[in-house]
Amino acid sequence: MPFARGAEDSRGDSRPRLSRRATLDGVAGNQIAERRSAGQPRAAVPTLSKPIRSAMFKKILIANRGEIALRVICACKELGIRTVAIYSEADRNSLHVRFADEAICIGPPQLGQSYLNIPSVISAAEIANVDAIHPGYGLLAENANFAEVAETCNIKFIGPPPEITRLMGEKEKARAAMKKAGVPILPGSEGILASDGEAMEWAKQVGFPVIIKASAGGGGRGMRIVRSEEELPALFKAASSEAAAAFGNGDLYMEKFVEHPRHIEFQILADQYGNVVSLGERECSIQRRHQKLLEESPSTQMSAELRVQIGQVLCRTLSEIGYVNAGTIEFLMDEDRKLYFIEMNTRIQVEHPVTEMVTDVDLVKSQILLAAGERMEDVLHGPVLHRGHAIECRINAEHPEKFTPSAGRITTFNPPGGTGVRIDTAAYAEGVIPPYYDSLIAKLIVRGKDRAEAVSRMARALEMFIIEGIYTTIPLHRRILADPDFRAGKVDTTYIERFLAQDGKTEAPAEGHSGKREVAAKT
Ligand code: MV4
Repeated sequence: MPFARGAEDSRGDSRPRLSRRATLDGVAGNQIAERRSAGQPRAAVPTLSKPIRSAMFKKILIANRGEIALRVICACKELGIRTVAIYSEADRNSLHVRFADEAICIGPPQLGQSYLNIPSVISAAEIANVDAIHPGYGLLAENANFAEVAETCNIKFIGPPPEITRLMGEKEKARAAMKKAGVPILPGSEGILASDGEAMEWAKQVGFPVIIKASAGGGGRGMRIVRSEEELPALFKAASSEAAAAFGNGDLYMEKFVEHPRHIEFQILADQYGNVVSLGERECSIQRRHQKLLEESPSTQMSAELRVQIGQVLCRTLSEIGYVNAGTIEFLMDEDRKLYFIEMNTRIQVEHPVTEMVTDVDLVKSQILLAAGERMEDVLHGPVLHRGHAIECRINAEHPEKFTPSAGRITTFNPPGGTGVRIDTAAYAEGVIPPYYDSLIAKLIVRGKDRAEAVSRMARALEMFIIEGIYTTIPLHRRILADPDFRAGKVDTTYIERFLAQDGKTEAPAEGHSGKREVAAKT
């Protein structure tokens, strides 16, 4: 086990923990900033005294694994911050363990006993004596209780305050908050639907088709499209019991159903002093079973005027709400190119690199600086500019037809390089993909001067990306990149269904690197 290090060598700092906590040093030459305790009262805009410079973190624990854990380690290294990896027994030989300054094994492979076990993660943070925790995405990233426990232990959670995570986790409340602030939403119900009778009243007012959604929902669970009065009672009941079973909360709300919507989301950053900036949009319409496959920025459907208009209303709204750190606001775009808020995500997202590629802003570094109390003007140096076009392909370890996870040992790993190509991954040749976790193993991101250059660059990068030993979505992406509709920017959330229905009936591109060859390489 060449990369394994246990808890025994994790105490790089021999000073007693409590005394260190009590004397958290300021950055040399700056005033010592008092660390605010859990609850994080919003700092008053400092007008009377000089703004207090933040006490930059000395050590951060990364409560995640895989490519995002490595991504956070990269940001910390560039900021001169020590890193602590946590890992399960299945991840002993992972690159996040190798590249972190310290690593602590927190339990067996099962998520509930390792990365999702709050007491284990907090214990590791206490033992390693970290100043802050970066949760990455997924896992505990949007768990308000985890953020609260961390801050009770005087460890900064790198993300928004728990109350905001909780608000945005209740989709119906998030919708009401956005409506109140003037963000456009779809016509729909007000408050939680008390009964199928109340749902019927709203549906008649809004007009069919409508969609019933779970307030605690996400990922499409507890969602039902209702096209007529007759089918409403049964679908209401089904959505409610599905939501209750999945989330322990059967609360439902309703919206007008948008046919063939695009999924477009805005990236924002917010400091602790009410300053919020928009970094523009990502087009994420290419999804299969609510899992994004490919994202790009900018959206071909977004005008500069609409980008500015939505950006402004979001910045004002999130400042009012008291949002802090990075966040993503999801919209549906209808066939008239109108945008409607649907949900807000209070974490860094998988697809954040496409925004980084077109704005040159390091979003993960920004998250860390903002969490440490830096002001926006010191995090971003000047206005956010958008240049060129970026595309990301998510490379998942999964079977090409069944879409089931494909675990095992990678035998060949040849990532492409060259101008405008970025790969975020924790995979390597001879590395093992364990069966317990998310199937995302690499993100291939390209930028180009315009969409056409980004598309041709992505096509050649996919051609040169060889992974053998496990099945991946690389062959699927090669075919999407060759699809005339994709090339023309004709994508919406129903694109992938149409694509898969006609896929295979046409010739696979790039002789020698077709799906078949890599399927054969599996054996
Ligand atoms: C919708 C919709 C149409 N109309 N809401 C799916 C997951 C959840 N985040 C929101 N979803 C949708 N909400 C209204 N009023 C269609 C979808 C939807 C979808 C949205 C984004 C990306 C892919 C999707 C696939 C199917 C349905």
